[in-house]
Order: sequence, then structure tokens, then C-alpha cells
Amino acid sequence: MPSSNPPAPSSAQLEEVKDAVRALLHQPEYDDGSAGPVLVRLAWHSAGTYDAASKTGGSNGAGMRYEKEGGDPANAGLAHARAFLEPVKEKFPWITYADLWCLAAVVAVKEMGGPEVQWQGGRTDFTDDSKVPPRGRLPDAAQGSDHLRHIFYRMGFNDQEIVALSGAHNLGRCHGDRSGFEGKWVNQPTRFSNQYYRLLLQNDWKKKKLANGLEQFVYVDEEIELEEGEEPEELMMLPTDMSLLSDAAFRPWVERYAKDKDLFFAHFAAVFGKLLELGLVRDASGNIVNEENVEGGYQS
Ligand code: DDH
Repeated sequence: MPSSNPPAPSSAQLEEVKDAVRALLHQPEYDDGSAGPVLVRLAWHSAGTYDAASKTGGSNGAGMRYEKEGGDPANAGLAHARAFLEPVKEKFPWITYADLWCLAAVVAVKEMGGPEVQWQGGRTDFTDDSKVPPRGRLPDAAQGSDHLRHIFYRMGFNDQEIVALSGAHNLGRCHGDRSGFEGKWVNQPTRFSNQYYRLLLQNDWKKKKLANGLEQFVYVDEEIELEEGEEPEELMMLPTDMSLLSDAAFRPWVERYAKDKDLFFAHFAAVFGKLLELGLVRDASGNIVNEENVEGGYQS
């Protein structure tokens, strides 16, 4: 490693960054009151470009800072997540964007009541867009299980891992002006739980065509207590979410995670940790050593 690279941060330094992320999660004016869900999506989209065959893409590089990746319609809305984190980057300039985006998601999952995800630093930021992966590597929500396998097998995941990763849709919502889909999957979208799987199985989901031509699945929760004058809220599922029910290999995992929250938390922690590491090759001390999509690294 060239000696001009920065020394690895101490755990006390990392704790300061985590505290700063915790402090910004509460955003009363934004969405459902939390930056957490969109931060989780930022980390997922930064890592989910990985292609195991060519060893390109992945969370290293923070390529979404460049139009080539940041302007991908699949990444619409993630500028909000990057903007939430900008003051943290300004306060702690030693952390790379690539590390900060992943760490922020790990903090957000935990703070929203989810499991502790193992995280290691050392990612570097690209200094131009030449190594940014091509667009089109992220999933298209209008499709089905063949597409899910095509996308997630490319990253090196199996069927169980696809279902566990999809449980992130316990969090957040769809925005008409971002993806074109509308609404949230669960009633409490800022609390990490296995509710998504339970709702998938329990409810009678009806296809609904939106004004923009997109189709999603909806259900009105009649049991939720409403204030006077409040309309019952519609919950939603994407076509890709529904394919977890209709696919014979995916469905048993939906059933297991619906019944066993601890199993889901353990599997989610493992698979989300794996997602954030895609494309990174580390030596015994944890330093990133592969050169293909990595520039620099910490001092070894
Ligand atoms: Fe997702 N996701 N996602 N997703 N996702 C959306 C929102 C969020 C798909 C499509 C969409 C994962 C997998 C898939 C989160 C986390 C994860 C939206 C709505 C669409 C569309 C965006 C918008 O309008 O703002 C599809 C398709 C897949 C798939 O094929 C499996 C995974 C693996 C994760 C993860 O984190 C592990 C989160 C969180 C959100 C909520 C964002 C927000 O702003 O709120």
C-alpha cells in the first residue's frame, strides 16, 4: 500500500461518526419522520451494482457522487440520503463517502430496532467516474422471480438470501416522484421487524394500476385504529415482492421469516453484512487489497 494513504480510524473515531449518524436520524419534516429508511436504501444501491463475474461495482468508490451512477433513474431520491450525511462527512473528513454510506445504514438498521450488522471500513472513493459501473444493474420492481434471480445471482446471492434481503421493505416507502410506485409496505415503516413477511402472507393483495401505468398490489388495513376523519391507509407490495409468494423456492423462506423474527434478524444481519462487502478483498488485518475497483486504502 502506498504510504500516502490515511491510517485506519480508531474505534473511538468510528464511534463519533456513529453518534453523528444517530443524531440525524430523527427528521420530523421528512417522510415518516426518519432518515433511516432512505439511508438503508443508499447503502443497498451503492453495493447492489456488484457483478461477481467481472468483479466490478459494489460499495467501494461511492460512484453515486457522479452523474453516471447518481443519475441512474434507479437511484432517484437517494440524493436526499446523501444530503443527510453531508454534514457528517464535513465534520469527519477522514471517513470516505463509501464507508460512511455503509456505516450509516448499519447504524440506521440498529437504531430502528433491527439487528447488529457486522461492518468493516477501508473503502475508498473514486476520484473520477472511470470505474463507475454501468447503469441497469439494480432490480426492476415491475418484474418477477426470474428477474430477481438474474440480478441477485449476479451478485453471488442464493434464494434464501434474496428473501432475507427483501425484508428491508419493512422500512420506508415508495415515492411517486422517485420510482413511480406509491406507499409503504407496513404500518410502522421506521421500525425494523418481520411484519413485511406476515403481511405478505396474511393479506389478500389486489392489483392496482396507477395513473402512470405502473401496477402494484394494495390492501387496506381495516384493523388499524383511526382518528376521527382519518382515511384508512392502503399498504402496498411491488410485483417483485409478490413474486416471493408465488415462487416455490422463495415462499418457504417467507413463511419461516413470518413466524420467526429472530431467524429473520440473524439472516438479515448476515446477508446485509455480505452485501456491503461485495467486491472487497481483505487481507488478514482487514485491509482491502484488491486493485480492480479500489483506489488506495488505509496504511497497512
Ligand atoms: Fe427496495 N425499493 N427494492 N430494497 N428499498 C424501494 C424502497 C426501498 C426494490 C424496489 C424498491 C431491496 C430490494 C428491492 C429498500 C431497501 C431494499 C422502492 C421505492 C422500490 C421501487 C423507491 C422510492 O420510490 O423511493 C426491488 C425491485 C428490490 C428487489 O428486487 C429485491 C433490498 C435488497 C433492500 C435492502 O436494503 C437490503 C428501502 C429501505 C426502501 C425505502 C426507501 C425510502 O426512501 O423509504
